[in-house]
Amino acid sequence: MDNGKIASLLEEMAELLEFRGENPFRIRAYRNGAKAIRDLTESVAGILGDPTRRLDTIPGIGKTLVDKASVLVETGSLPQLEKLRKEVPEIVLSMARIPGLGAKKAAVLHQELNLKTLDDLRRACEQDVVKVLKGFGAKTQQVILEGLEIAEAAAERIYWAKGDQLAHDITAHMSLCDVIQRMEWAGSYRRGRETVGDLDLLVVASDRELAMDQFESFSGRSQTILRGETKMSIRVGKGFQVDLRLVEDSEFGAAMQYFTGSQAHNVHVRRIAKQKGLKVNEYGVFRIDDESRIAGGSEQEVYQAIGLPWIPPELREDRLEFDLATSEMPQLLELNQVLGDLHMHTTATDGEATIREMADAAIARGLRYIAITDHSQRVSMAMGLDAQRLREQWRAIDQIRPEYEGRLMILKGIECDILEKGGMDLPDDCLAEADWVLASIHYGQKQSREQITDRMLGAIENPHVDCIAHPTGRLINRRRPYEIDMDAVMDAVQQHGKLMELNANPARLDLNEVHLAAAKHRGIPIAISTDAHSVLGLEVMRYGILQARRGGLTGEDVANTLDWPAMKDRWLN
Ligand code: DGT
Ligand code: CA
Ligand code: CA
Ligand code: ZN
Repeated sequence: MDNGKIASLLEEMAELLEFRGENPFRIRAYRNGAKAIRDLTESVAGILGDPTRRLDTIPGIGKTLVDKASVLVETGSLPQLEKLRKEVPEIVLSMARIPGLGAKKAAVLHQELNLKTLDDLRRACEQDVVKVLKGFGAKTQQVILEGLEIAEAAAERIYWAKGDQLAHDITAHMSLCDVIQRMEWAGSYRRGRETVGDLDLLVVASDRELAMDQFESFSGRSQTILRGETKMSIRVGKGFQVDLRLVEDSEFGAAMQYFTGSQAHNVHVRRIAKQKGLKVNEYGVFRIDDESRIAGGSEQEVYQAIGLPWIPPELREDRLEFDLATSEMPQLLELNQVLGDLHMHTTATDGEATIREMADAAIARGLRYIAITDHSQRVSMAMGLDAQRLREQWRAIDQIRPEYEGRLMILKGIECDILEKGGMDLPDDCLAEADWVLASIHYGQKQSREQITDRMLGAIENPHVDCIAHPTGRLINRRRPYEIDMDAVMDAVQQHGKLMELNANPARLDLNEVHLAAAKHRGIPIAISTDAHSVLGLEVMRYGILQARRGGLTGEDVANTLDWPAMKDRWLN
C-alpha cells in the first residue's frame, strides 16, 4: 500500500470520527498523521519493514498512527475504519457536508428516504418529498437544494491556470476603480497550488463602499454571498467563490502574510513567534507582554520580526520552508532561466501545428532549443509513428535545421511508449539515432504496482532512453496516478544517470512538488516541458515553473536551464 493510499484512509478515519463528534485531539492526530505520510518521500511500508528504522520518529506521526499504519500495510484494511464505514454510510457523510444540513438531519434523511446518491436527494427535494418530513419543511428543503448546488460546484477545485485567468479578469475590472490604492492576490492562488478552492483578494481603498460596489459589478458575478464591513464574498459562474478583504495600508504586509497561508504554514509561524514572546495575526506582529506592535507594513517585516527571511509563497506549505529559512533560502527557479523545451507534438501525430510553426513560436518565446517528440506507434489513436515515419520526420528536421541555424536548435526526439508487456515501442537501432528520447506510459495504467514499476525500470535501463515523461500519469481532478514504487524508480534513474520530467500541463503537473523535492534531494535533474500539442501549448511552461518552485527547485536542479550542448554534456551520457 502506498503512502497516498494510507494517507487517504487516515483522512477518511478523521472525517468519520468528526462526524461522530469524537475527541478533537484524536481527530487532529489522524489528520496530522495523514499529512505527514502524504508528504513523506520514503514509503511507509519500507520504513516499517526496516528493523533499524522507526516510523514514530517522523514529526506528526505518533504511537497510535504507527499501529494503524502497520495494520494497513500488513492487512490492507483497518477494522475500525470498516466498522465506522458501516455505521456512517458514504451518502450520509456527503449529505452532512452540504451547507445548511449537518450530521443530524443527514442521518434522518438517510433513515427515512433510503437515498443512495446526492442526485437522489435532489430528486427528493424537487418532488417535495423532503419538506413533508418531520422537522424539515419547505424552507429547509430549499436550503438543501441550494446547498447541493454549492457543494457540487465546490467539490471541484479549479486548476490554478483557470484561477489565474479569473484573477486577471477581476484585477482588470477592479483597476478601473480609482478609490483602490493597493491590490494583491493571496491564498492558494498566490502559493501557486495545482488547484485553488477559492480566490482571495486583498485591497486597500480610500472608500471601502465604493471598492465593494466595484467588486459587486464584476460581470462574471452570479451572486453575492456576503457583504460586510471589511469582507465581501461573491460567486462567479456556477459556484466558484472569490473573497475580497479590505485592509489598512499599514497592516497590508501582515494581512498578506496571514491570508496567503497556508494555514499549516501560519500555525508554524505563530509557534515560532510565541517562542520569542510575540504574537502574529492579520494586523501585525505584537509583543505579548505590552501588546506593542513591532511589524506589519510589509511581509518582509513580518518574517524579519520573528527572525526569519522572507519566504517565497510557493514554499509556504509547512514542508521544507522552515528548514530552508534557518539554513539558506534557495534562489527559486524563474521562467526566464528556461532555455529549451523538450516535449512537444506536431501534426505528424496529435499536435495541431507543424514543426516550423512550433519552431517559430519557440523563438518568439525566447527559447534556444526544442525537441520534437511525437508519439510512437502504440499510440494508434494519435497516429503514433513507426520507425519509418519517425525517420521521415527526422529527415524533414535535417532539411529545416539550416534555416534556424544560430536561432533555434531543433532536436530529433520521440515520446516512446513503454509497452504493456514491458519494453519500448520502437526498436533500439531507431532510438539510437534520436537526439532525445522520452519514455512514457499511456497504456496498461491499471496494472499492479509491480508490473508498472518493472515496466518503468526496464525503460530506465534502456541506454537510449533519456528521460521519463509524466512519471506518475495522474490527471488532476480526473485520474489518480498509477501505482508505482517511486523510490525504486528514482533509485534506477539515479543509477543510470537519467532525467525526470516535470510536465507543465496544468492538468498533469507531474512530477508533483513532493516528488520534485525528493528528486532534487537525490540530485536527479528535472526537465520541465510543456508537452505542447499546439503553438499555444508552449504557454504552459509558467505553470511548470510554479510547480518547480513549490518543490524548492533552483536553476541548478533543472536541466533545461542550460543550453543544449551544455545540458547534453552535463546530464546525458
Ligand atoms: P483554497 O482556497 O482552499 O485553495 O486554500 P487557501 O489557502 O486559499 O485557503 P482560504 O481561502 O480558506 O484562506 C486563505 C488563507 O487565509 C489561508 O491559507 C490561511 C488564512 N486563513 C483563512 N482562514 C483561516 C483560519 O481560520 N485560521 C487560520 N490560521 N488561517 C486562516
Ligand atoms: Ca483561497
Ligand atoms: Ca477564501
Ligand atoms: Zn507528449
